[in-house]
Amino acid sequence: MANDLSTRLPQAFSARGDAAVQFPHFINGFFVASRDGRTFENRSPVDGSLIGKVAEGGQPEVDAAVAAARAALEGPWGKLTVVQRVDLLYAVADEINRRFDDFLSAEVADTGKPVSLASHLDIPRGAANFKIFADIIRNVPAETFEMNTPDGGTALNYALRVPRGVVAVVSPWNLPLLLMTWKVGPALACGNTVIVKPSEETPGTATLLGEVMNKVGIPPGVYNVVHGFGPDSAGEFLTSHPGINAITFTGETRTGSAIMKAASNGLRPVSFELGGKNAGIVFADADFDAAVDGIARAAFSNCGQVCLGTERVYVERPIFERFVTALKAKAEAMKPGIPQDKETGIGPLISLEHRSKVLSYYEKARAEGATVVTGGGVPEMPAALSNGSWVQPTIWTGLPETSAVIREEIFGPCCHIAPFDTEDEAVARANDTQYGLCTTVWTTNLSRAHRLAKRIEVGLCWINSWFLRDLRTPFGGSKQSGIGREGGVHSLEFYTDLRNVCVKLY
Ligand code: NAD
Ligand code: 6OD
Repeated sequence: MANDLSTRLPQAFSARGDAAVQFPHFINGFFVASRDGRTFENRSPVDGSLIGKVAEGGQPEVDAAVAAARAALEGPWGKLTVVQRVDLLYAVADEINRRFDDFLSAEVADTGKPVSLASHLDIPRGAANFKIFADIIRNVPAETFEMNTPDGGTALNYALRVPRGVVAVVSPWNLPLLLMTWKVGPALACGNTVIVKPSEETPGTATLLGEVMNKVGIPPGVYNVVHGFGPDSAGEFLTSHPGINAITFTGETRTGSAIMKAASNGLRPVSFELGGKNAGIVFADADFDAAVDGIARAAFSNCGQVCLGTERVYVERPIFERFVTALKAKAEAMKPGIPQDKETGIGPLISLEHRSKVLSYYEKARAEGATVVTGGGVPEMPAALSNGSWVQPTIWTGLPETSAVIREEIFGPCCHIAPFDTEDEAVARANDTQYGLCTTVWTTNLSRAHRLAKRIEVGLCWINSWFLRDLRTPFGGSKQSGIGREGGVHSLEFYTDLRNVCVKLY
């Protein structure tokens, strides 16, 4: 598969003629290589081919980005009115849409996900994430209280929302543009400046967004990107930098712990969207076909690399066998293939390293005596794709609830299905986890649906649906799946400081 680099190179950077780095940092409005010239490779998950070299950021690049972001706060960005800021964010969204195909090819090259998925989910949400928060910040009312004063007069209190300052955005690789802009959109809407550390696996769309920022006139230093790794690299240098005022992170729970330690130095606020081991629950009274469709999407979409995915499915006993057979048929109908092929139902995992992790769980399941209903290994692919990170969608039954396969997040296209007999049992099993991100419940019994929504310990509960959400609603995880909520006005709680102003009137 050819990766068309010409559509991926940031124009401003390629104009500088530095062909050694295809994914430069974006600092203070410029595309730049690392000071020491260090790079790392970005390889296609589809066939292992080299997409390009990525600048590897260190302390000097993080220092430069923080200085630029801080200067921008004091400069033109900090002086804009809310309406001016909102207009710029609309322009960003429009420009992403105008360059839809460039973003699509960059995202698809980095992740290997089917074009059909990225064109319906990742890229549209990249633009929508700017529009929605532009709307919210324009419409959010200020809290006001008139009070009586001890001298018999009156005072007016009102709350001002002020930006936190420089916000670090550390993102994962599974939905790169979507998850990064989900943080950058509200951060900028609230008047902050940002430094993004995209995943080392997916540097493309964050870099391309730099071009968009320049094109629409976002002042230099407002949006910065520093590439690199986590520990002892750009990620750690950024999150421990004293010039960072707040940290928003999406990724693994273990990484969240490391970042929280870094944030404790200087008591910087954090917002975390972390891992999950989400349960799907299907009752015998559910719309059977809709439930099978919904669970298939929750288990296998994006090759199972969705934090909201379902790796534990509990099905009420009377429909258990029928459900397993129907889900098996769905899994086996998902044809692996190149992203551009309309027939492709499933792409590769993000990397060979991640595939090793997923396959280690496939091995564990077998060793623990699971029944492998379907999959369990690597699909046969044409020779040209044999270096890609392909894996079969997999379904197991028969494992005990204590199995690592049922307790740990795998982040692959797989699920274990177990029967249950009572509502209480389903709830207890769903809650028996250190995670609490989401659940998807399938039933036509309305009372039961509302009961479960109250009893299952998660941040998001889907009833007869999955991954369906109005962006004005709170999003986030309970237990070890996250800290805080973003979405709608809830994002403002994280990206602004509230300052009360009390004015003695008379
Ligand atoms: P990850 O935690 O390995 O990496 C995420 C980002 O953190 C990357 O940019 C990485 O370079 C950086 N990083 C790693 N160590 C760091 C450190 N010590 N200091 C600073 N930065 C560091 O996660 P991933 O493998 O990229 O993504 C998959 C994980 O993300 C899964 O666990 C998934 O559940 C989770 N996720 C959660 C949500 C959610 O909304 N809850 C959404 C998407 C992904
Ligand atoms: O839709 C979103 O806003 C969001 N944060 C989705 C997270 C998906 C996890 O992989």
